[in-house]
Amino acid sequence: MADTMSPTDSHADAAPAPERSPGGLDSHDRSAPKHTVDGFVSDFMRELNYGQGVRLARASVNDQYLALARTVRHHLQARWMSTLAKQWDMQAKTVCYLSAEYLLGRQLDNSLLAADMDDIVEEGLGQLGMSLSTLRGQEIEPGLGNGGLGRLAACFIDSLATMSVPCVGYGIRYEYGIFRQEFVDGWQVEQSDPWLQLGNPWEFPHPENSVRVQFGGRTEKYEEQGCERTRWLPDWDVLGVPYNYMVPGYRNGRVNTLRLWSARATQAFDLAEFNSGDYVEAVRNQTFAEKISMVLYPEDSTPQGKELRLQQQYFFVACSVRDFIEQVLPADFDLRKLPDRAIFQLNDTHPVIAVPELMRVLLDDKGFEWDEAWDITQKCFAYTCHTLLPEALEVWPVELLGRLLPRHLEIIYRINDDFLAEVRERFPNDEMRVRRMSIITDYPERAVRMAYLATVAGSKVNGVAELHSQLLRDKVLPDFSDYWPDKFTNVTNGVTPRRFLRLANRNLSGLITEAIGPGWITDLDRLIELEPYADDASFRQRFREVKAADKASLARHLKARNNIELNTDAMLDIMIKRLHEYKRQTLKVLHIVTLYQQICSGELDADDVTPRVFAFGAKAAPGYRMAKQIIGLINGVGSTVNADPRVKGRLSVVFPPNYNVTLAEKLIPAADLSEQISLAGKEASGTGNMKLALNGALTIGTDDGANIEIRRLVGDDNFFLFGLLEPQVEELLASGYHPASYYERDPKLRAAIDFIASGAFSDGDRTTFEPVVSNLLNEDRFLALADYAAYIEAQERVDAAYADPDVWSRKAILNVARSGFFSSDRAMREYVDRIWHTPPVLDD
Ligand code: NBG
Repeated sequence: MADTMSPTDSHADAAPAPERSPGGLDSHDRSAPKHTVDGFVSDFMRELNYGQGVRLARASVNDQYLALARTVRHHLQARWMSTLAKQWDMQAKTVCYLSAEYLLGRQLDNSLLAADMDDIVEEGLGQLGMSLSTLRGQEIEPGLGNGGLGRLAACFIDSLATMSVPCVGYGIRYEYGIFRQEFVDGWQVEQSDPWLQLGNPWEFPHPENSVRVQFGGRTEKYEEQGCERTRWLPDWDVLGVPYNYMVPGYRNGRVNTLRLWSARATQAFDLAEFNSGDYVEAVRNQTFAEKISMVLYPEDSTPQGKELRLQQQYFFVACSVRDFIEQVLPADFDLRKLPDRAIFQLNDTHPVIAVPELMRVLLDDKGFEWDEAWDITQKCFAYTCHTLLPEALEVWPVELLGRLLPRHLEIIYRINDDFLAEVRERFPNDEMRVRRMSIITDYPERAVRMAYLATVAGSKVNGVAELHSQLLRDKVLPDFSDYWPDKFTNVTNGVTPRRFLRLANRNLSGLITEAIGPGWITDLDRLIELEPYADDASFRQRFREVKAADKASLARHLKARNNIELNTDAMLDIMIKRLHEYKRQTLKVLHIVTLYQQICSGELDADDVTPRVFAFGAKAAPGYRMAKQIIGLINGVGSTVNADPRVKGRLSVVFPPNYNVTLAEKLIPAADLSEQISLAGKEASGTGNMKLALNGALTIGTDDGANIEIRRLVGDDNFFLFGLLEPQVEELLASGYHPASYYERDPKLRAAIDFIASGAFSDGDRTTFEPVVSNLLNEDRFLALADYAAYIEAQERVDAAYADPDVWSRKAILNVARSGFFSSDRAMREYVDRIWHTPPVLDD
């Protein structure tokens, strides 16, 4: 029998406490939440009894979590409505952040922080005999992204809300997020991620504002008042249902919106088919439509040339452009002024189809002439590129685009024709250049280069770290940066200090705030005030105590989560990021195997080795075979090393499965050493590197991505640099790279590789990791062997520094103090000032 609420629950009708101003709620509303413990308890009980429909005595943890989440969200809703009202009144220019991914992480803690409710909730739940930490654990994080790109989007919208800059984040509400990773015999197995199954208290669906999105069919010309116009005659459509999420600023009374689209069939099912008994046929439409927002493509840094992927991309940008024009702007808005009201930021190439979509809306729906429409469009877009790997730049076959979006293909052709005519005018008799710059390529098949389209249409193009932006100009888009030097700019990535320091590392936050006050939470440059404390022995001692406490807490977490034992007395050496060959997890493995092999062979005395725990977190794309092999290898090395009494207490490997934001928040605070060892020139920026430095881990890293800026800021002495520089990489590749020659010349390297090849980590089976070994010896695209010797030498420098806790913690404190630059608030300020021109909307 279902258990229903009982009027006898003591708190359900507790006396109302004095209330805080309900802010943006309509004035007659008397149910604004109360900001006191009693007020919280009565609100919570009301949610439990009347929202969930259960009595306290019978409430499951999920009931309690949902009631808590709804209680907390009430505290933000008034701010949300007043923010929207204010933005509406001001008709403020708004950032429309278009991103196929948002890796949000859990919402409860961030909402509690923004609403300043931690203490009240902790105490109130305590009175009811519940624990906040248990309820926290009930939240399933929305895994609507793969890695850095999606997490960056989440950091950016957090910062914009905190800075009171109007922003709507637009994306897809994937029914199933990034897969849940399990290990079976050390190999990755993917399970689906039904994150919505137990209910999602953080979203607000608005089916009444659904947008119809059309696909397929053909176009036709017609005459209107003597002008030739085009009409698109699509042959199928779906509905996009918006789900709104609050994006609270940090205690500034602002809440922006994240609007994620879910696909529904325009006609749910065919009643006649259903009545005739053909149930499968009856729901065919529905299934067909809903698959569009069914799953996130679990690819990171590589494009997925799949029709469904293009459907997803068009689906969400078409909904978003229409939503902004029809819902956010007033009905009589003059679209010639659109650039004063909106900037659509293209987060990588995934949303670039928004460019021809805005053109289509202006031309076909709103009756603009081409030149005027193009002028508006060009001012409304800006493009961020997040990669350098040429194979990762999206290209859509003309055949596919023409079939799915025939009108858009026509528009792209016209944009290209006009653009190439301009190029010819500026560079007469340079057909090679024209061909190089064409948005349409003919090789290996006729296709649209989305990065080129974004560059032609965008008012600005930016890379995500200095080196990346430079290589983007010089190597990826050199003709375009010649053509439009002012279009190109850099904005180095950043991370939100709220989630990744204040919330993830309460111990360190407390220590910092005690030393310099809480101003750093919204002005991270103030961390520099910690610098003098690096020379204060008692502060260093406390800093070490904080690290030890964070490690102990990680150890408890890993024990409960995966039954993993963590040696908290060892250096915690961490490599957490997607599994990709260019990131070179194999180089890390070679280091571990080298140490282990040297101990086994007697070359090294175990007692002389710095005790280390090597921790990994990484998902491999399901179709990326080599990446999955490498996961198998890490786990193989882990189970052998962890079981060997000769290295007990000295070397161990932990690889908790299913690395996600929630786990990152546990691992990062506890880390001593941050592994950022990509091949120079390949990692666009990295953001994990920033989070780790900010939490007092020292970096061992190559001269790549944002590592370069981290090293410049924290100082050479506080960063372990190694490896080839980007120009050296180019040189080596140009002169012919032979990995086997490194193997032959370097006995340590040879011994490590031979050890793997011998089957030492695969129960004696030499074939298991043969693909990794032969890839390293014969191909090694990312030059792991070329950097191996320098890496081992740098690790020895790490050991030497770690040997003296005072030396190490001084460096670690300086890393924290000098990492203020890596706040996403700073990154957002740069976008606002140089690209978006969207001032904050402040109170009068
Ligand atoms: C990733 C890069 C990272 C970078 C993030 C965020 C893609 C395509 N790119 O180096 O690999 O930190 O983007 O900019 O996911």
